[in-house]
Amino acid sequence: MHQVRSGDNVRYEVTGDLSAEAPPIRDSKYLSRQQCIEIYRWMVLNRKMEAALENLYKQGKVVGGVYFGLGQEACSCASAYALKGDEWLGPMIRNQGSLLVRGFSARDIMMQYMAKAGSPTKGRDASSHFGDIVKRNVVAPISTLGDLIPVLAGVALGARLQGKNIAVMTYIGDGGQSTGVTYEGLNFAAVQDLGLVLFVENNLWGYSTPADMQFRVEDLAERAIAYGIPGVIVDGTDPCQVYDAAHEACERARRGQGPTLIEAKMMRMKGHAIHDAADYVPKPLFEYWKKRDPIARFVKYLVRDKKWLTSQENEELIAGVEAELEADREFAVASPMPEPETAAPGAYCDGCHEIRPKYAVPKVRVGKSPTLRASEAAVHLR
Ligand SMILES: Cc1ncc(C[n+]2csc(CCOP(=O)(O)OP(=O)(O)O)c2C)c(N)n1
Ligand SMILES: [Mg+2]
Repeated sequence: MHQVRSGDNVRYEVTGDLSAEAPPIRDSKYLSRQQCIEIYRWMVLNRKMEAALENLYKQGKVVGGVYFGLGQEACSCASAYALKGDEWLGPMIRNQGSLLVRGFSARDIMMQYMAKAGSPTKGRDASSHFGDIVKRNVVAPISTLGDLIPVLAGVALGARLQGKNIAVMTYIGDGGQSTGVTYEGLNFAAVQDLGLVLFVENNLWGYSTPADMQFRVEDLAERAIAYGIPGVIVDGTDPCQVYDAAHEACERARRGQGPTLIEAKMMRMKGHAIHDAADYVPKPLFEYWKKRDPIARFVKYLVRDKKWLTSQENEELIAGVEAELEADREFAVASPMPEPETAAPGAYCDGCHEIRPKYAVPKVRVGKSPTLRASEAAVHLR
């Protein structure tokens, strides 16, 4: 990919052979037929839930933006699937599939985006900054790119201090991996032999910056050499490859042998978030990656190549996902918004601290008295 300037206009052009067909899905060394079908179901739910979120956004029901992982479902779902229940996950915004695998429901995620009272953050956050450190062992995404890496390394260190070697998994993008904290966190995990499994999701774009303008190396897995840890490249649209690499990295982590960097190559098939139409992406690139659609490829593998699912069983599976999603969507839409009075408690603690208003309660409520005089307004501002 390279940048072309003509006058004041800047656009990207892609060169190379884009005609190649998608390679076949690689058989997993570890997954059973049943497990493959289970991962496929998570991927379908992941995709359909995001389509539902897009509609909710267009209906004006979402507060804030929506981030999609279209084209990345295999990476999210098959990676999280490799973790055991007592291990830890630190997802990023596109890893909604990982959240589903880890036990959050589509209802939780839709309620969160609609900032409903019953959502994981009770309406206090309008996108995906939520986790569950009590039951599901999920650290909430941190928007400051790279910061999850030392946090997850710290979780592994905590477990080590309790006498256990566990696998902890997190993700960083092709853009985010350039941050200093990525180096610091992964280097710390490497020298301490902490069981960090770092997925570098190379989806070719960091917002509107193409990967070719973000780093000089051919493969981001090469970076592993400098950390002194194994680096693995997988096709991020092939769930069997993603799972096998994740599983082997988790096993290494459990043996106390330290971190693994896994580069998953794929393409972000939408804009950065719902507001971004991704006009800067050359169209042939979308066409190339559409042939590598993770769900289309996996269903072909399961139904046609392996004959592990009949077409009818596949239709039933999809209908089951749609029914579950529709029930969750209806529940989420019908559930109430939070009461304003509930805003302060529970943000930092559950009632052990009282947060007092510093400048007192406003005397005038927006909408109730439009006749606030300038002198009164000045008092409030002070
Ligand atoms: C340290 C830091 N710098 C910049 C940003 C703003 N920002 C948010 S997402 C993003 C692009 C990230 O691209 P990438 O890491 O490739 O992840 P992707 O969106 O492709 O999943 C940027 C620049 C940020 N959140 N944190
Ligand atoms: Mg990216």
